[in-house]
Amino acid sequence: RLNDKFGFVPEQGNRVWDWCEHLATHSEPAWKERGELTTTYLTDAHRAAAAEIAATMRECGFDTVDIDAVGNVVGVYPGSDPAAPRLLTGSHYDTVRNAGKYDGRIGHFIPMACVRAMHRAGRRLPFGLEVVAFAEEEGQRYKATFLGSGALTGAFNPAWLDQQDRDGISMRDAMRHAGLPADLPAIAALRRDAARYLGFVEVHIEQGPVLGALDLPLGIVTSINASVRCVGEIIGMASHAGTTPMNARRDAACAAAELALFLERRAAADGDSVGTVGLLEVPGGSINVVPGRCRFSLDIRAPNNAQRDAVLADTRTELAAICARRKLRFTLEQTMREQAATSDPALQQHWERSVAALGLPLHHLPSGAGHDAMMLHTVMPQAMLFVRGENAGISHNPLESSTADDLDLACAAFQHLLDTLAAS
Ligand code: HGY
Ligand code: MN
Ligand code: MN
Ligand code: MN
Repeated sequence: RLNDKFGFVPEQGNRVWDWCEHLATHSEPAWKERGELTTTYLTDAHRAAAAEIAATMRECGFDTVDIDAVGNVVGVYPGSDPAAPRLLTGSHYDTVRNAGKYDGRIGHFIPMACVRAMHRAGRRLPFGLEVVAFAEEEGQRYKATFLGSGALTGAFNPAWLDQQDRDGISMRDAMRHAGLPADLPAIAALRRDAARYLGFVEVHIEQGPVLGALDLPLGIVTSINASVRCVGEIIGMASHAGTTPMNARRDAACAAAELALFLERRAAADGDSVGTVGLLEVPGGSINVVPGRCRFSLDIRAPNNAQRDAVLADTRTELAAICARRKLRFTLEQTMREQAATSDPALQQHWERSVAALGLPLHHLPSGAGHDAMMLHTVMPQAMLFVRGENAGISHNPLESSTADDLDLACAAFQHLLDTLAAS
């Protein structure tokens, strides 16, 4: 098999695919009850997942395994030269609600499988390998996207500690409940000195249809799209659905609906921008009440920062025009903004060599999805490898799927990258 050639031999029944299955079904109570995978930050499922990943890291032979002050699971496999800079790798283990089993998780399981193979062979790289399962990337429970990787790059926002979730639980209390210190000095101490690292590599499912359509198991990521997220509220006047004439209404939901359709048209007009109103809710709404308030979210992405900003600016202008026309008010708060992240050419070339060595054609593609690599990009060189998704690459959905063989190929590619870095 191809993998034998690269010193990576998958362990039948204990492959990366098996680990993804086990993590979802073993540490997620909701999975047993409803077949739903929801591992949001510091919930019991999330803490069970962290313990499961830490236990698996120990079984793989990492010399140190820790759960850090924000819940990242960090495994270190030192090299033969303790002074040599380390290679940093990993991805997130939190998920969106009712998620798939592979988003994020293959990004720490694949390097872990390579460490297991090297440890069994008694092999050490010249440099250390630091594998991080990041605790929070999706920003589901709190508006704290990329919290796990951000803690390593000095991007942790102290205001996040006071944020409350839908049940009024602050992040600080959630941390304490999870046995974390919940204090800023401990979090600040997680910041990595980029000079001590060769860079960051991340393997992730594509979460799109491109590789599947080309029948390619692996793809080289050229850059990660720029993105911005906002949450807002439109305020009108609740009134009787039966007696309020249509020309006398201040209907907040109709205004939000107009905004959503505008964003759909405006993003589509660029061809390669995307715009999504993922949250749209009438708080305390009733069937027989004209909505007086409507909360909404905006998720806007584009290949470059200027294009992202243009879509946001036009959408904000349209929101103001809709509300002026309808005599409504609105609030709009930006909750996340990430610059486009171009892959480091040298690290990207290592991925290209790995994929070519497996006898596979090279296909380069941008990432429409955001990744932890965007945070590491702010302090060190980074490059990503995509793995094909089944079902046209659907993701953030239980239909998300990758095959065991594709994940094994990604392990072989990762091992090859380690070997070529070691030889360089
Ligand atoms: O939304 C994203 O791009 C990623 O899944 N956090
Ligand atoms: Mn177990
Ligand atoms: Mn995701
Ligand atoms: Mn992800």
